[in-house]
Formats: sequence, C-alpha cells, structure tokens
Amino acid sequence: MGKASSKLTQEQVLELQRCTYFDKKELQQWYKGFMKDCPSGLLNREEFGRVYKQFFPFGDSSVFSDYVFNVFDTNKNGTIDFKEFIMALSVTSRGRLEEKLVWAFQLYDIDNDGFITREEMLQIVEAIYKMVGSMIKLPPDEDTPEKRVNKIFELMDANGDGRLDLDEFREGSKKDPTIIQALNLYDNLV
Ligand SMILES: [Ca+2]
Ligand SMILES: [Ca+2]
Ligand SMILES: [Ca+2]
Repeated sequence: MGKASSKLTQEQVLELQRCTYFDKKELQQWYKGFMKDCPSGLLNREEFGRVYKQFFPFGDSSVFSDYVFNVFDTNKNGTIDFKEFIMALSVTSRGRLEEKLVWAFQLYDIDNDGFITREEMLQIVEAIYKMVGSMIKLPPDEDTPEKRVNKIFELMDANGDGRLDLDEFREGSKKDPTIIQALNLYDNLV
C-alpha cells in the first residue's frame, strides 16, 4: 500500500463490500474514523488498548483488549490494518450467529490449538470481570471468574475431557447465549 489517504479507493471499497456486511457509505465513514484515530493506517497494541478504553471507561480493559487484539490481528503481524479492523467489526456486530461463535471461540482459544482449556477460559473471564465486574451485579453462583468458568464447563464440556472443542462450544452457547453477548461490544455504535 502506498501513502495513507483518508478515502478508500473504489477498488478497496468493492473488496471490503465483498468480505463485510457494511455498505459503501459505512465503509468510508469507518475508514475516515480509523485514519483519524490512527493516521499511519496501522493500529498497534497500545493504540488499540486506548480505543478500547473509551468503551469501558470505568473498568480495567487493558488485559481484555490485549486478547481481543490477537483475534483482530488475523495475520499475527502485531498491527491491525483497516481490513482486519473492519472485518472483525463486521463479524462481531453484524455476523451470523455461526460467525460470531467462531470469532468468540478464537478469542477463548488463546494458543489457537483448536481447544479451549479451563485455564484459557479462566484468563478471558478474569479479563472480562476486570473490565465490567464493577458495573454489573453478578449472580452468586458466578461472582468469581472460577465459579463462572466451572459453570460454563459443566454446561459445555459434553465429553468431560476438561477442554472445549468448537462443537461443544457451539452447542453450549445455545444454552448460554451470554457467552457470545459479552463480545457484542459495538452493538450500540454500528
Ligand atoms: Ca495484522
Ligand atoms: Ca487452546
Ligand atoms: Ca470436551
């Protein structure tokens, strides 16, 4: 890519229309905002954390945003370009349930080996509690990350091997939709 510009080319728009649920106008708007927040066109971990903090000003979102960053950064090169950004936004805000499920699975499967272990789920749930825990009232059987993770595993780990594959995660999420809802962070914005 050449010099960063504040408008997408016709070609870029067409490509992004193919791989997102946004229309031309929305894409240009998001691009403008993205380039304003991030003139280099590449969002690094720290900048991403700062953007995230605006959504959760009262909690500590730093740990969670780090995990989310890893999922946004699909080619794992340490920065998020506009395409990665808008594709993640498209899935998390407008994607079909199945797409959201796969996206959420990637978030929880920190080492990307195709299974969510108890430890991985605990790390993510701890990060979520740090971010929103003080703002919401949790039921007594979920008021610590450990309890929450135990509950999720009881619900989802159908074969009892202590880890969740995508099928178990998919079936379990039908029983407990809050697992996915927790990720719909942009619902009021898009
Ligand atoms: Ca990247
Ligand atoms: Ca894993
Ligand atoms: Ca299992």
